[in-house]
Parts: sequence; structure tokens; C-alpha cells
Amino acid sequence: MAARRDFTRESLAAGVRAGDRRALARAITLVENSDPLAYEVVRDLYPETGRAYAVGITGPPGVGKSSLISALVRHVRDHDRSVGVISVDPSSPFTQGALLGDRIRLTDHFLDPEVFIRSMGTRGHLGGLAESTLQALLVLDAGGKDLVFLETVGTGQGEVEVIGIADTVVLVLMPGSGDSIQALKAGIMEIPDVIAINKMDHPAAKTMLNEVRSVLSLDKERVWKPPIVLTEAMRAEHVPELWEQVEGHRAFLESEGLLEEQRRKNLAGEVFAVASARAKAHLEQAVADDPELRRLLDEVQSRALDPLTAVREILRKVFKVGD
Ligand SMILES: Nc1nc2c(ncn2[C@@H]2O[C@H](COP(=O)(O)OP(=O)(O)O)[C@@H](O)[C@H]2O)c(=O)[nH]1
Ligand SMILES: [Mg+2]
Repeated sequence: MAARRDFTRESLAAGVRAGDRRALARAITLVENSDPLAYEVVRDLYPETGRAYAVGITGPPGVGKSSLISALVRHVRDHDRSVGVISVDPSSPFTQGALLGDRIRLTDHFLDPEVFIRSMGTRGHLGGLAESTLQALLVLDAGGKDLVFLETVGTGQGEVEVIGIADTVVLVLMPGSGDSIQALKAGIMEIPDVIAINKMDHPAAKTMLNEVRSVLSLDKERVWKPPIVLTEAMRAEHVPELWEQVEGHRAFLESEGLLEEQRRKNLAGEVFAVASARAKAHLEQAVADDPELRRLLDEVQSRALDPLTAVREILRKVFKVGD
């Protein structure tokens, strides 16, 4: 922690504004550590944010999200867009230029000053991952990145708060992701803006494509019909096509004036999500610290007290809110 003294609130904000790699890295580390300096710096920078376009990449573990991001980064760099990547996938983190445990090398990207890649830890954070991801996104946005990719493991609901800030959400599936099809069908998983079926060489890719198509066809109201792209991340096949669809969705949002509207909604949702996460952490801590509140739980368990009475007692004591 001693090292952070070389940045002041002013110099860190200035460094982030200038897109300085060391300042970006430091700011995000401070964000991860819930350091008060990060809070102050993001507060200073916030009025300048809103320029970066955020692309959420979600999907079950192992489908190739990180690999696709790697290929997409290469593609957009060929078009001179500056890029940030925030990955909250603990199963395949990006470290020091490599996709950990994999053949994909991002060393080129790491030497490229216009690319900033960061895996976010899942360490205890009052506002949860939604908070650290949001703050990190704001840092990269203020740092002048044109595009920011947000990678999250998506299985249903937990990731919604992290991905909720993305302008375009890409769901990555691979042949055999039957559970995801069921989750989409049941409405547990939100319909994304673009779908990539990765590992397209797999013999079941076509079946998967048809299944996804049939789920999407159930929703006739939707104005934006999510395009489906078959990809092969390792060979970067159809990656330009995937990117074209992301750009297509962006153009749709911008032409209909929906982007501003969606961002307002997303920001309100993020504030609510982070506040809820903090309230929950506060509640859990308060109960753990207070023998009297713990006793209420015991009483519920022994059926001496009904659950709602315990809830009312706890809320009254912790949040000072009545019925
Ligand atoms: N055959 C094949 N393997 C892939 C493809 N994309 C990713 N993989 C492999 O699938 C595994 C999981 O990839 P990763 O990008 O870490 O998936 P994530 O968990 O969704 O981020 C890795 O071993 C990759 O090498 C692809 O298009 N084809
Ligand atoms: Mg990954």
C-alpha cells in the first residue's frame, strides 16, 4: 500500500485522463480495494465519462468468452479503436498479457498503449462486483478508451448487475449449451442483443443454431432481432462478422435515440444494484455483530418466533425502518 503514495487525488485523476497506463492500473487496483482515493478520483472524473461504448460479453464458463474478446480486441485495434477489457471471470483470468492457462497470447496487446486489460478480483467488496466493475468502467471511460469489453460468467441472474451497464450485450454459447437455451426459453436469462455460437466446428453447432433461432422466434414483439453469429475464437473466424453485428446494434440504438434512454435506465439500475448490495452486506454484518439480532434468527429456527416478526425487528434495528 505504501506505493500508492506516489499518486495524489489530483495526479491520479490527471494520469487517468491522459490515459496513462500506470495511472489506470493504480486507479483500478484502488477501486478493487475499496480505497477512498478511488472513490474520490471517480467522483472527480465522472462528469467526463459517457464517451466509451461498453460491450458486455457473457455466457457460461468455457464457451470462449475470453478467447473471443482477445480476437475482438485484435480486430478493433486494426481499426484504430482504443480498448479496455474488464474481466470478472475467475475461471479464465487475463494475466500479464496472456489468457491464463491458454495458448492465446495477448502480449501484443499488452505492449499496445491503446489497450488496457484487467481481470477483476472477487474479493470482498461492500457493493459487490457490480460496484467494482462500474467504477473500473468509469476509470477506463475517463481514460479515453473508445470501447470497453466487460466479461462476466453468465448463468442466469447474478451477472445481471455487472452486465447491466453494458450498451450492447453479447451472449456467447457453444454447441451443447442446452442449459442456456432452457434459461433463455424460461426467461431466466435475458435475451441479449447479439448471440455468438462459438466453437462452430463442433458437429452440433448447426443444431445449436436452430435451437437458438427457435427460442428467439417466440418473441415477436421485439424490435431489435438479436443476430446470431457462428464463430471460432482461436482462429478468429467470423470475428469481423460478430463485430459488425455489435456495431449494427449500436447504430440501431443511436439512430432510434435509444442509447441515451437505455443508459439512463442502466445507470439508475446500477445505483440501485450497488445500493442493494451494500445494504445487504451491512445487514449481514449487523446481524453477525449483534447477539440480540442473532437470537431472533435462532428463535425463528426453533419456531418460537415467526419469520416476518424477525424481519420487522431486524429492519427496525438496523435500518430504522418500520413496517
Ligand atoms: N475448438 C475451439 N476451442 C475454443 C474456441 N474458443 C475457445 N476455445 C477453448 O475453450 C476453452 C475456454 O475458453 P475461454 O476463452 O477461457 O472461455 P471462457 O470461460 O468463456 O472465457 C479454452 O481452452 C479455449 O482454448 C473455439 O472457437 N474453438
Ligand atoms: Mg473467460
